[in-house]
Parts: sequence; structure tokens; C-alpha cells
Amino acid sequence: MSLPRKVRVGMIGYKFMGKAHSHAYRDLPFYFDTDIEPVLQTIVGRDEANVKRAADKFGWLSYETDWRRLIERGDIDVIDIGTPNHLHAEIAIAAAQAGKHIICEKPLAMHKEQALTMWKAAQKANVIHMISHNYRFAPAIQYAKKLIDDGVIGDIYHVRAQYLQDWLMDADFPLVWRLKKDICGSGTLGDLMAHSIDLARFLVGEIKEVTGMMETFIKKRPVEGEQSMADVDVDDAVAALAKFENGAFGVFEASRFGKGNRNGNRLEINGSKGSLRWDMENMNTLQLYLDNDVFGMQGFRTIHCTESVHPYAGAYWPAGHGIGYEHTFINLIHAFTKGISTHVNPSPSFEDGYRNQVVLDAISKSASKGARIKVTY
Ligand code: SOE
Repeated sequence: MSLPRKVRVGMIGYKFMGKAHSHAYRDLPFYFDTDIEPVLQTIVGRDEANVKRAADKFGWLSYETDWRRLIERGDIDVIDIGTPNHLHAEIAIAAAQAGKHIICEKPLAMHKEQALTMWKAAQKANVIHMISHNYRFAPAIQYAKKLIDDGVIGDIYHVRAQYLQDWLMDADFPLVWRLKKDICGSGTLGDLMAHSIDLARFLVGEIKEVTGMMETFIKKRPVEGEQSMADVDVDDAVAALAKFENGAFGVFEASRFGKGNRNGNRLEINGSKGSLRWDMENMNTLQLYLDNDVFGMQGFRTIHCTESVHPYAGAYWPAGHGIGYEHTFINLIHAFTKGISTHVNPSPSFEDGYRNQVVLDAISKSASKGARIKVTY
């Protein structure tokens, strides 16, 4: 067997997602036999002391303080973008033009026009492109996809998705970048509902029409490092109704004010022959209801998605041992490196990021106009 090809990664951003992605590159060869070996070549951050500390801690060979310098370098094959959202497009387009493969955090862009430009730039450069919707890569979600595609729950009527967190409920919590529209594009919509839209698109199909409502509960917050207050110009909570092209009906809710929900990413799908339920806070299990179970014994059964038949699960531990949040990123990076090795673009791609963004923009437009909006791609 030939030795794995080394692919040198340059990653921009070193906080929450930087940590998750670093760990995934590091541990990928530990669990998977791949013909690509990621090299943690260079990590980028503007603050030299902090980025140096992150490089040492996460195992990167070097660091830079300017992402442009990273893209100019000849010893980088992949650009991994984990910056605040307003920088995604500029970095991704520069990376594509320099012939680097790209993986970008979600939401792909600030708005759909920008997302389209990113997708077209990556396509034109013929590089592999992926958006980091990690929850798709939970074995239970991958197995749900297989069950749906195999017709086990029949025709889909309902998709009900909630993504609830509660880290923003303190009125003294400062105006961080995730609360500034010119940096993040939108609030809970792009940060949390983008994940639910991705799962729904993956499992059920394309959305053709939406109605949205948004709310900002705390309208002014302390400016970081200052004594002053400033307006919050993004949503704290969002709800949307959706019609899917295949006739399914969707109800989506996302909030940072769902007291007690730390990372409550949940989904229920009802079909003509059965239903599925998934909850990220219990991520290794999938609830399945089947109409053709014996009458009197019907009910939601709990499937522990830790068997070798469950996608990705077999790469880790013997059945019943379970995996965690970080492994969804290893699985994502596995799909990404496989794409690089085969030159077949994996999913979710920048096209998925663009389509997701079109839905997000339509929800936002619907909320501001108070009208139902057709989603056109
Ligand atoms: C927000 O709190 C956040 O970190 C999101 O940005 C991530 O996408 C989500 O997976 C966890 O929560």
C-alpha cells in the first residue's frame, strides 16, 4: 500500500471552530484509513501571542498573523476558514484563485449574492469546496438519511426542527461580533437555523416557499471594553414555516433565549409509514416509529447508532460505546479529504451553502415584509 499523500492545511481562526477543526485534522488518520494525511501546516490569527499559543496547543507547525500571506504561500494546499462571517467571501475567493481547496464555516456568506460568487469562484478554479455543516455527519443523521432514501418512513409530510441555546439571556452580555450585523450578517438565523435548514435540505429536499418572523428581545447591549451601550441589529430568535418542493411542510424555530437548552438541536420528521426524531444532546440515538409494528406494541424505538451498519460509527469504537460532538468534525474532514483524493466534490458544498443562504435570506425578507416569499435559486 502506498503512503498517504500529505495535504498541507492553512487554517484561519483559532477559537471554537479552530479548535474543533484542528482536532479533526489531527485525529482523522487515528480513526480512518485514508490516502490523504492532513498536515497542520499553518494557523492564522491577528493577535500574535494568542495565535502562537493556539498553534502550540493544537499542534500546528507554524503560524501567521495575516491571512493574505497564508494564501500567497506555496506550501499550503487547503484553506480552512473559521473567521467571523464577513471575511468568508474575500478569503474563499482569494483561496480559490490561488488554487487551494477550501472548507468554510457556516453560514457561507453574508447574503446569497456573496454566496453565489464564492461557489462560482471555487467552481471556476476547479478546487474542492465544502461548507462545515458538521451535524450532517453524526452517524444517526447519516442513518436517518439512509432510512428516508430507502422509503422506510414513506412519503414525508412534516419536518419540525428546533435549534435552541440560552447563552445570550443575560442583558449584560456584551455586543460580541455574533450580534453585529455588519460582521455576522444575521443573528440566530445564520448561526443556528442555518444548521436546521441544512439538515432539512439533506434529509427531505429543497425548500420552495417560506414565511418568517424574527425577534430581538434585548435591543441594546454593552459595547465590549467600553462604558457605553449600542443597538443590537440582529435577531435573538427566529421562526419560519416552509413548503418543500416534494410537498413536505416545515416548521423551524431557532433561539438564543431557550432557557435550559445549551445546544438543543432537534429534528422530527413524519412520513406516511413512520417517523424519525433526533436530538443533538443525545446524538448517538435515533428514535424511529414504524406504522407496521405489531398493533399494541407500536411506539418510538431507540436505535443506538453505534453499530458498524451506521455510517462512520464503525471507524471508532465497538458497538454501544458512542462518539461525541468533535467526531462529527472528523467525519466532515474525512469527506473533505476524500473529495480532495478523488476530485469528486463532497456534500455539503458551496452550492449547498448558497442554497441554504437563499433560504435564510428569504426568511429574513419575509420577516421584514410580513409576507410569504417564494424561494428562487
Ligand atoms: C453558536 O453558539 C454556535 O457555536 C454555532 O456557531 C455553531 O455553529 C453551533 O454548532 C454551536 O453553537
